[in-house]
Amino acid sequence: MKIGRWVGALGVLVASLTLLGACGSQEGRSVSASDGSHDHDHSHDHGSSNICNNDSCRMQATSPDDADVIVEIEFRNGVVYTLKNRVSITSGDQVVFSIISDVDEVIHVHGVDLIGEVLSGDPTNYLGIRVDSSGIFKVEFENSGTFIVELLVS
Ligand SMILES: [Cu+2]
Repeated sequence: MKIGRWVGALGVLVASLTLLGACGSQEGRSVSASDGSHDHDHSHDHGSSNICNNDSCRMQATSPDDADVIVEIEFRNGVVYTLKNRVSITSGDQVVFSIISDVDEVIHVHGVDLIGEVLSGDPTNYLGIRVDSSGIFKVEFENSGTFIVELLVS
């Protein structure tokens, strides 16, 4: 597996960053219109993944062929492996997270408050986002509160 080459070198560094803070409730969690109807569509049992229950806050499966920037992420035994802790992108870039995980998770981009479902059964999960505002956006695995990477958008 190609990711294996750099996995070892970055493991300790990345692991040390996981203490930087878990996903909090500091961000406004918009309540979707469907919540008002109390129709109990809470079919998932994914813990905090219920911050988002409509398509407007959900990342879409996106082909890496369409990406301006690909962020490769591997999540094994609770440890995140990435090439960089911070990825610089330009506003409007199509970013695709390429994620391999040994556990079902939810990736959460803070600031823009987008989430994407990561399935352990898939060889690779490709989830796309486009950020139109500048700033630094922290990306975490939501269920475990594990820091993944920061997006520096200029
Ligand atoms: Cu989060």
